[in-house]
Amino acid sequence: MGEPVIIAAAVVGAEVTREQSPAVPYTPAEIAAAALAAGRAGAAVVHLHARWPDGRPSQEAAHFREIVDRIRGAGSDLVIQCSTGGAVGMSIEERLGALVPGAEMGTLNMGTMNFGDAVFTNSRPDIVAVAARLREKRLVPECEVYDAGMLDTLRWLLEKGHLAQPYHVQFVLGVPGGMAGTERNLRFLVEGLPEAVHWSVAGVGRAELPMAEVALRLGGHVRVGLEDNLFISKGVLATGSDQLVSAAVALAAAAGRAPATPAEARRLLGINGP
Ligand code: KMH
Ligand code: ZN
Repeated sequence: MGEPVIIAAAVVGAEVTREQSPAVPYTPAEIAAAALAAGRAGAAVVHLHARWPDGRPSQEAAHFREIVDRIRGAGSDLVIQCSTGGAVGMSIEERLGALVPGAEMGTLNMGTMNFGDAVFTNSRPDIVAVAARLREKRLVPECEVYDAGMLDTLRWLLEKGHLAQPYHVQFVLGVPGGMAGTERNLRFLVEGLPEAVHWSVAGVGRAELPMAEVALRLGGHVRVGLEDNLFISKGVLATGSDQLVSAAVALAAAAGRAPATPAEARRLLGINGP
């Protein structure tokens, strides 16, 4: 068996809607239930966003607190990662509302980019501010890399002391405006990492499971879930993020890798909690 694979479940995100799939969770109770189901299916980490009851993206601390409390209240030891990316158009301060007690990781988005027809703004001062807040709260950063130049920003953050181990890198591939989800792109990005660090890939849309398969082969980790992809196969909606996690577990078995438990994920990622 190779190194255990950390499977992260991104159960809701900010963009997908219930009109697109009835499986998209909105309320804190629904989001926590989706996270718990993903954990039972083999996820070790949950990547959290929140929504208002009508489905609009929310970075309200109260929403995140309720989700975290429900996950822990159910006795789950899933690694909890809160999104500081939020949704396009939100201010950095609003986005930081997600970093509630109980979070163990927070995302650190590595640059400004087109995000579909919108612009996802992460200026260098923004990135430094988010990195500082993560450090203050003793959260392990997950650097979200959508394009090759963002690795240079990552290197710059390390050189200037804004970022240090432990941190994790998530290659988010397939966003319209970022790099496509292809094996060639992923290999190029992994080769460009400034130092030895755990990395994972989140393939967007139809790239999700194919990118997971490549990452498993290359020794990386995997993110799946409805935030990134609504379909379990061509034209067939997934019943939930847990079904996508089960598909990733099957790919891992075929690659000779076992899903990491949350405790193993904490050891690999340098997290002391929960
Ligand atoms: N919703 C995207 C604009 C993150 O979670 O940190 C940003 C995002 C990244 O989802
Ligand atoms: Zn996200």
